[in-house]
Amino acid sequence: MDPRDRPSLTAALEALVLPAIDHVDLVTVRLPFVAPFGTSVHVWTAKEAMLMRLESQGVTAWSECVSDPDPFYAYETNTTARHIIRDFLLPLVEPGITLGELEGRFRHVRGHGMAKATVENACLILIANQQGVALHELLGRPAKRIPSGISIGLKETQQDLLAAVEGAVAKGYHRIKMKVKKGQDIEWVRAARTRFPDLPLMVDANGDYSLSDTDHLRRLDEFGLMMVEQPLSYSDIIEHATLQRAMKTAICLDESIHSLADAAAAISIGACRVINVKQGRVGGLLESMRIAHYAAGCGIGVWSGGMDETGIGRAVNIHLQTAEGFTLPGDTSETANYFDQDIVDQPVVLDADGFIDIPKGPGIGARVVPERVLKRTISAERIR
Ligand code: OSB
Ligand code: MG
Repeated sequence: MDPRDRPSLTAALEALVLPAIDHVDLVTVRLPFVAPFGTSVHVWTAKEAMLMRLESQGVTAWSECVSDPDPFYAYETNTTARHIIRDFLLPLVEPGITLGELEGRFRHVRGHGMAKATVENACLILIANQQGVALHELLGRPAKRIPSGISIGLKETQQDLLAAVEGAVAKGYHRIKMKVKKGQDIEWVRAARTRFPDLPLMVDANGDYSLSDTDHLRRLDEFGLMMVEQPLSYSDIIEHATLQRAMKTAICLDESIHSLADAAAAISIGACRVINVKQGRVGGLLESMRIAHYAAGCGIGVWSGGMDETGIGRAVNIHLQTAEGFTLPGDTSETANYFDQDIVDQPVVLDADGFIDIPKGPGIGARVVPERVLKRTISAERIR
C-alpha cells in the first residue's frame, strides 16, 4: 500500500466543517509531579502544559499541547507552540472550511506537530461537544476497555526500581516500561526480569545510544523484552534499521516518527517492528489514525505513547486507543502516578483487570474544573 493513498478511515473526519469560534484562550498550567520523572534526557519534576480553550456559541472545548517548557524530548516547547499557534495556525482556522482543508493549510507550516495537534484536537473536541457525542464516537470508533501500560522513570537504586515494578505489577498493568540509559541498563533490566520472569516488559532509552553500542545493546536480547524503544538518536531512522538487523529484540520508534511518511519510510527499511504513536508528536488524531492503520497493515505493532499529560491529554490518548491498529498496551497509566489533583474531575484509574474505561460524556468525557485550572495557571492569554 502506498501510504500517500490516504486511507478512507479518516474521510468522514476530513469532511467535518469548522464552526465559527468566538474566543480562543491559551492557558499554561503547572502541576507538580508526585515524584520526579527521570529519563536519559532530563528529570522532570512538574508538568507545565499549555492548554487551548475554544468557545463557540456557548460551547467550550479544551485541548492540551503535549510539549514541555524545554526542548529536551522534542524541539517544540510551550513557547514555540504558542508562537506557531498564535501567529501561523490560528489565522488559518476559518468557519466553513473542513478539517481536511485545515490539515491542508497546516501543511504549509513545516513541522510543529504538537502545535498543530493542539488546534486540530481542540476543533474535533469542540465539534464532538456541539454534537453531544464522545470523541471516540466522532472518530467513528466503538467504546472498548483500554489496556493499561506504565512508564517507570529512572530510579536512584535498583531497589527503588524493583519497588516501582512490584507496585505496577500489583496494580495489574498489562505491560511495564522502564527507562534506561547508558550505565543504567543491563543489570537493571536483569534485576526486574529475575524478579518477574514472565512480565510483559520493555525499555525506553530516549536515544541515549549510538551504533557503536550495538554489542552492548545486543545483551538486552537475553531478557525476552517486548521491545526496546528509541535506542538511537531522536532524528535517526537509517541506523535503527542497521541495529534492528543485529538485534533479536524488536525496536520501537518514538522520537523519530513525526508523520505517516516517516512511519512508512521506517517500516520500508526495517527500522522498527513497533511504533509508539504520540498524537501530539505526529500532528494530531487524524495522522495518528493513519499511522496506526498503515503500520498495523504492515504487521507492525502500534501503541499510544504519553507525555505525562494532564487529564485533558490523557483522555484524548484514551479515546485515540479505540482506533484501528492500536494493538498493544500504551503508556496510559493512572493519574495518581503523576498528580495529587488533576485539572479534570475524573482521574484515570485501572479496574480490577488492569483496564481503563473511556471517560463518559460528550467530547473527551472528563470535565475540566475551571477552579483547578485557575489554581494552577502560570500564564493566560486570549488570542481571539
Ligand atoms: O519517551 O515516551 C517517552 C514522558 C515524557 C517524555 C517522553 C516520554 C515519556 C514517557 C512517559 O515515557 C509516558 C507517560 O506516562 O505519559
Ligand atoms: Mg519514548
